[in-house]
Amino acid sequence: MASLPLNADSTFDDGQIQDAAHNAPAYADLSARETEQALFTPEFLSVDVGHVVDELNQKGYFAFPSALSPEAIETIERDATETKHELNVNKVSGVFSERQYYLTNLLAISRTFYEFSTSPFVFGVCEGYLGDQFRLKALRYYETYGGHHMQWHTDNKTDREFAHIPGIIFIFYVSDVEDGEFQYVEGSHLWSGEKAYSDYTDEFIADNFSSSVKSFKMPRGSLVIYNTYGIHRARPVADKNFVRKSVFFQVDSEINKSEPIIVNTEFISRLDDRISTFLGFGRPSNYEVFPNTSLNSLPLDGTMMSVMGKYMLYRMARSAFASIPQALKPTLRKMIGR
Ligand SMILES: O=C(O)CCC(=O)C(=O)O
Ligand SMILES: [Fe+2]
Repeated sequence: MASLPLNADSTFDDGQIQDAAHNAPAYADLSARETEQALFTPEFLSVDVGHVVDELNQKGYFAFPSALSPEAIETIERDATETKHELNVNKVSGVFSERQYYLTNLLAISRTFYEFSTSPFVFGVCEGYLGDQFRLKALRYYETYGGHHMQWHTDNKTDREFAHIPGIIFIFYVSDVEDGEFQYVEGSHLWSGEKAYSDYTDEFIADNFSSSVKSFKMPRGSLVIYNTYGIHRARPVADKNFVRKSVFFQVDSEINKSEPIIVNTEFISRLDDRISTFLGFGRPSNYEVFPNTSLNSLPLDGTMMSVMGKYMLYRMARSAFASIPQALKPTLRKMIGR
């Protein structure tokens, strides 16, 4: 079996990667091969990119259990969740959209994710499947909680509607996924384009394609890649305590449209044409960021009540302290140990 396409064109340039951010593993002094060894499991390192492209062509998907190394997954999870319950912090943070949490700007905070998404493996698959021009259209770390319902759909669309734009999506699991897993209608990428819509009812799939539905229950670190024309969903889970953690990114052959991509420049140790096109340097990025949220889509659950409760207590204590006569403040400070 051929190994990953490491060549002179490799994304990683030995010795050029500068010292990492505080939250990154030491990619700084790693060679291209060592970087891949840090990102992937030994089993995944022998995957042939040509085989992945064949699977995408034939079945519409490629799946590999435990593809990313436990260390890479742990770092990405830490990077993505550091500010999850912080409000008004001057750092990159995410949003709650009812029964989901999203952190879109993963490339602004996770060097490990940057290394993965620009890796020779990812670029090799994109090139093999989409040709020599492709662009990152959207990305996100997301958590899905029980009670969320995602209908069957395709992802060949703009931010608003169905569109004929060839593309592929990479999803990797950041938690073990025994329930609420990704599901894909095998072969549907070959015919869904004849329809001019993206959404399909549960009944339509159950009545016509139940034997073609593939379900991907896999451990943390597992990877699925699929053709955006294929019909898919995350299987709904009713249990309110359920949590599934994943990372998603979409790569299209349309290079003049995308959500805005916000990257930490520290991660870009080498900027060739391929990376520049992939990240959309100087190109329009007019798609609306998904999902569209506001304070009203933030659920007031136990965790958020505790965050808000602590905030209210702090503000009330502060204003009570401010109204105390100046002469009493030192004694009071001593009493509360501040
Ligand atoms: O999380 C999943 O399993 C599917 C996600 C998906 O289809 C999407 O975000 O478009
Ligand atoms: Fe989708």
